[in-house]
Amino acid sequence: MTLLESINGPEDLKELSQDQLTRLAAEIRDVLIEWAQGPTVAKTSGHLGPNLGVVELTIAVHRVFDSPKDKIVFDTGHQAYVHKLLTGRFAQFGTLRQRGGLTGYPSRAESEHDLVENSHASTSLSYADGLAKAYKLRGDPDRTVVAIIGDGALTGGMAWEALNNIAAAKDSRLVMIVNDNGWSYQPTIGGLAEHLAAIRVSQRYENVLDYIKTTVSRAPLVGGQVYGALHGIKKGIKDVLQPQVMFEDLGLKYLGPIDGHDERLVEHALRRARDFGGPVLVHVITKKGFGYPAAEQNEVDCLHQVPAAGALPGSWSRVFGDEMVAIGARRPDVVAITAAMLYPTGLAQFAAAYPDRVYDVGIAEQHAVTSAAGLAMAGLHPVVAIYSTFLNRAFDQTLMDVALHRLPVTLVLDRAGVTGPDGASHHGMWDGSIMQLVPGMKIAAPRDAKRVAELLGEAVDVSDGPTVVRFPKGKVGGEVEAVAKLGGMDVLREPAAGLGSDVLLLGAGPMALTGLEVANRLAGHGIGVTVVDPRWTKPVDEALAGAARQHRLVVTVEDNGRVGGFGDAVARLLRDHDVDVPVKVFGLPQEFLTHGAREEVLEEAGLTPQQLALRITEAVARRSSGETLGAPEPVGDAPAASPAPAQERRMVE
Ligand SMILES: Cc1ncc(C[n+]2csc(CCOP(=O)(O)OP(=O)(O)O)c2C)c(N)n1
Repeated sequence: MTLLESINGPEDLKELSQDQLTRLAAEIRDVLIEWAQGPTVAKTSGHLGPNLGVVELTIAVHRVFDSPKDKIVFDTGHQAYVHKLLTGRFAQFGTLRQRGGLTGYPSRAESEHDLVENSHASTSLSYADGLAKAYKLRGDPDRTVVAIIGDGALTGGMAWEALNNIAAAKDSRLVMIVNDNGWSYQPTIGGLAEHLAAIRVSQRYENVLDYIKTTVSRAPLVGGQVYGALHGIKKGIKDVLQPQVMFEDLGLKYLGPIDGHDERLVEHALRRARDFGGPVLVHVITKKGFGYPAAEQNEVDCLHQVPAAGALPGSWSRVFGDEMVAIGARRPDVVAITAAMLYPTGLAQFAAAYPDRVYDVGIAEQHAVTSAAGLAMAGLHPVVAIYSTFLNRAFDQTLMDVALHRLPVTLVLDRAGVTGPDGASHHGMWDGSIMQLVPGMKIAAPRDAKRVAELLGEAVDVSDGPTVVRFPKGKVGGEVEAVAKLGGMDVLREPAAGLGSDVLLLGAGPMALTGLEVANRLAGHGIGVTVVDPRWTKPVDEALAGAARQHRLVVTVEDNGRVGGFGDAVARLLRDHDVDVPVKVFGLPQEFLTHGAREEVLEEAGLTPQQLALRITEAVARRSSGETLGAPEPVGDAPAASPAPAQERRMVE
């Protein structure tokens, strides 16, 4: 039996000797590496580098603090695998990120040791601030709140708003651990990153370096590289700064920097921080991917994610990235912005071709959008490339800073719709609705690679207001040409010969291709379908009103929440034109959808061609038999026949 197998919870860690802790750390790394090399990871993906970097840190946290009485908040939560292994989930680790298995982030349903599920970065200090204040007010002074935040997450504005408040809450029992590995996805950028780098060359850091030099560098294979990497940062900076100046100027107690791979040192610092009784910031230096040469030496992102999160050939991200390079050549005014995700969003080639025209702003989506507004005001056309789910952060910036000023900013939303194994916080199922609210916004949804080029080109040609181009995660499907035009929309299929114009099916983005499969199935049942790709889902093309009148039923299909999206916009347009043809809106149920492969989640939402064909056939049959089509059937919600498992239901309540 391994040591790790004998750990059922944090209590089991507390009696271990230093030697045993070293062995435990090695076992945890073995488990992580084995998982990363195993067969499931190709399907589920997952976070390797960040977890390898926090092994000793997580052990120390669980030895010093008393979870669940003390509250541990992982910022972002992608680095919580070690925490899962130490809190009774070792046996299930093989199910990580699979449907019905462990989630890739903390999960309240999984463990009493998990508190925050939201994997959007830079929130931990605010949660911690609130928790600590509440425990004080409720007369519960024995609890300590611990926030673990990376230097990447520390580039987000919310973290600084929280620090400002925490500094003033002098008696909050709050320990903030900055896990500083110098990396976000890519090397962390900005003034803060430079300051942290400067801290690494300070006198106290010399001690850490000495320690690493004499101990870590003796470790086989990796040690010398760790020392080299850290020392390399040192060499470039001439001035030796006081390490704690920035944080102490804010009024925060500062401890560090500490070698985060020396469990004993981390533990010592955390005990001091805990016993202080007020807010303390503990600065821990770690190496992303520590202990696994393939990760440590990975120049792109230290294997932040496995398999690599970069824009793979044939993916939507890659198609977008290639097109950006082409647009960059013909349009010198086009610039690109990424929020710490240059590679995953496909902007790497653009950055290589036009290094002066790309801005990595850190994990700062709000700033990214308003900064884009500034760029647009000064005559450029910015393309902000972010994951759909993270645009939620920047709604007000899009509405007031960009749209109100009618600024030509293009938001390119990757991972729009169901994303898959990252679960509820990552599904990009909100943008199609919240962007519908923005006056003057135009939303494009390409169905295939050729349409990415077309629509992105049209979007950057819009000079009097904002545009969105949204596409999903994964591989682009085959190309489908239009058979006719309807206003600005593409007709992909007319009803088969001999069939009537029964259904007008509008499929947004790749759902237009799903619509073609649905139409084939319905033709087999004698139902004639016109399939239309709207191309732009906002504004809805007025030509739809006339086309709807020619059919008995209008159906919309979108990879977005059902509420307030494209389908609702179509229904409103038809009402406004006094068209009384019924509209069926198919989309994702307006719930927090759990994790699983994209196909599995779409199936549970009732959005496969087979499921759609069945439900449309039923609707047409009811119409033919004289029933109203608006009967309260749970259209678009999870089909009654396959309710979500009880645990998932609980998660969304
Ligand atoms: C608001 C938001 N934007 C982007 C991301 C995507 N993201 C996940 S982890 C990560 C990098 C985090 O870096 P850091 O906090 O330093 O942790 P590390 O992985 O280096 O341990 C990013 C950009 C996110 N989770 N949330």
